[in-house]
Amino acid sequence: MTQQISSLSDYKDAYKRSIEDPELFWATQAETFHWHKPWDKVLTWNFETPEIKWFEGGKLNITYNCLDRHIADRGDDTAIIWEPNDPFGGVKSYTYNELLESVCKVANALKANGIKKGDRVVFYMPMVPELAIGVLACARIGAVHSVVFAGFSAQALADRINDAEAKMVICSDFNSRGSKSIPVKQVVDDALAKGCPSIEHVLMDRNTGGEVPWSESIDLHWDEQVDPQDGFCAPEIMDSEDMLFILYTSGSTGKPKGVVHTCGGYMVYTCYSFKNVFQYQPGDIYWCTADIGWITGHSYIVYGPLLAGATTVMFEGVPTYPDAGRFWQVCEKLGVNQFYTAPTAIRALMARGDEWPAKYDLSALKVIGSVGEPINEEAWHWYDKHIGKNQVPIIDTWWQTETGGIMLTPLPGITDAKPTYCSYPMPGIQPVLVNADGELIEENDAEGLLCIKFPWPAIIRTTYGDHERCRQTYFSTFKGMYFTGDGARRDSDGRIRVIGRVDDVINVSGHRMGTAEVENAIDEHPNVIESAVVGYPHDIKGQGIYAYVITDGKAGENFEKEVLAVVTKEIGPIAKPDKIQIVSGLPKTRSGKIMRRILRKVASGETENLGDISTLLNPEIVDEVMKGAK
Ligand code: 7RM
Repeated sequence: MTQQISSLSDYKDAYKRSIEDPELFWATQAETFHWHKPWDKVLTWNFETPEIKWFEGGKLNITYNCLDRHIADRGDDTAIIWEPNDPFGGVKSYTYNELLESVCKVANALKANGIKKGDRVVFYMPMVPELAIGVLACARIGAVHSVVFAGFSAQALADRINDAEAKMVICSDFNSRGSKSIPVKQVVDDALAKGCPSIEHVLMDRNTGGEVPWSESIDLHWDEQVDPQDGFCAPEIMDSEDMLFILYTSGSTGKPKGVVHTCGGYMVYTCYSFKNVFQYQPGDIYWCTADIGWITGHSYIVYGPLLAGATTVMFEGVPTYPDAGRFWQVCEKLGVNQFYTAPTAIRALMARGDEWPAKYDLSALKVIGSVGEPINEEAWHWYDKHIGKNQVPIIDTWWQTETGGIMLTPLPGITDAKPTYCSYPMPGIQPVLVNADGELIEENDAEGLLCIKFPWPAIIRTTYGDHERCRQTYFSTFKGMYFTGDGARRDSDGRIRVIGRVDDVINVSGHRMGTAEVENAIDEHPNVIESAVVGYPHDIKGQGIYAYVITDGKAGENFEKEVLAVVTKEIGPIAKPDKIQIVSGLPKTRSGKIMRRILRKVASGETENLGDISTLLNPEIVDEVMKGAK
């Protein structure tokens, strides 16, 4: 088991060692896992091309380390507790023994249907145990999983299936979220109808039961395929740098890209960070409320906790169903010790009133965490007072799909916590601030662009099928550094606060979205000539989506509704603009670039200090844009 820091001097010592001799530091952590063959070389790296290899030549299977390794000591301990959407639906749990058997059965079913090492399998499923089991089953046989958040549209799903050239989709029949029932299988069929030539089979789990469209040649029933299988499946022996999974994420340009993580480094880093950041102790009940469709769910519901032999809670529902006390009711019922959620959920629950958390016993909590977007001061204090009762350390964790694991965070009870600051780097993480010219900002009490200057084991390896895009996006802006896309400030004591994206990515309720992606969707409306999308401050969502749209003048009275429908169809409901403003033109520079700076200011309600508009091709449009602002 990887080492656990337990005091400030431990942290300082671990950090120092990790910087002075990163290879020794990470090799020491890696040695605590089961390797079928030890590595030949700890690290090879080049941030120009980029090429990064950790534990090269090492052979392992991550599920052996998540499951088999724990069987002797804690086979009867609970691995997963599943809390259904329906509060009276009945908790389901899996011991490590049971989870291993379930994973093996699914792994055998995948093999029986032609899935082998290296094949891509897309998941489009709600938060049911079969999702975690299916993901692990892929890893068991060396198939590459790509989980698509089940709120994405058929079009978005088809795009991801095709980019990954996936052989199989694994889905459920329906999804219950709150009081709604969502026809998941139907969305998969709609995606396939758009043309997904690589798909051979759809494996469907009966979640709610109910009528679904069925094709005898393509569709397979989970229980019919899985139940008859043998309960053991030997783990496929993987190279440390073999692909573990692809996860699609939005960037500032084009379609979402497939972030690739590999087996060895991801395993070492997610386990190490999980144990240290949450200070997990044997017997603790840990709950991360994220969806496995996002990186937080991959690293801190499935892999990190299971690698550490922890008990991890998986929640199917939403924070406000049946009422705004649900999170706290579940914390009380299960005796949750570590709770990890997003600022958007905290703000939404804060708005419902203090009486909800007050109804429940939250005294088991030892650590409460936040992730996904900057947490504002008010939400931080509410979380501290009403959930932590001013006794429980808050960890504001900063990281990204591309970083694989938590990078900046206070360590609870070990380093100090300051509201809105992600504070300090994890051991092995070397963050720097640079200015727009790429010059290092050495002094404290300064702002800059956040880069990381040395590789860590879970760093992105490539973007699937397009290595150049990976180089371009993350490694070309500043020579020899990984650029995060975030702006940050460092206070006089060296704590870091991540302010937000400096590129055309917005963060809506903790969901990352490319403004270009939303614009492309809006432009699909037949009456739209051009659109520009920006983020603006939103009380609950963190950022809202503001769309400026030029129409052909023939748009009907339902235009706004139609735009929302088109975005829902192209991407999904999470990308729907909160505000739509019809304009006759967009402020553009002489080279034809939209001046988003102005649009951002207008969207946030600013009407003065628009800055220099003299370089605009059409300065007269600014007045119109301002007058029509919503
Ligand atoms: C884990 C995750 C990444 C982007 C990142 C930031 C923002 C995430 C924080 C944060 C301020 C935080 N992966 N972000 N955590 N900003 N404080 N604690 O969210 O790939 O979906 O998003 O999210 O802008 O670049 S992600």
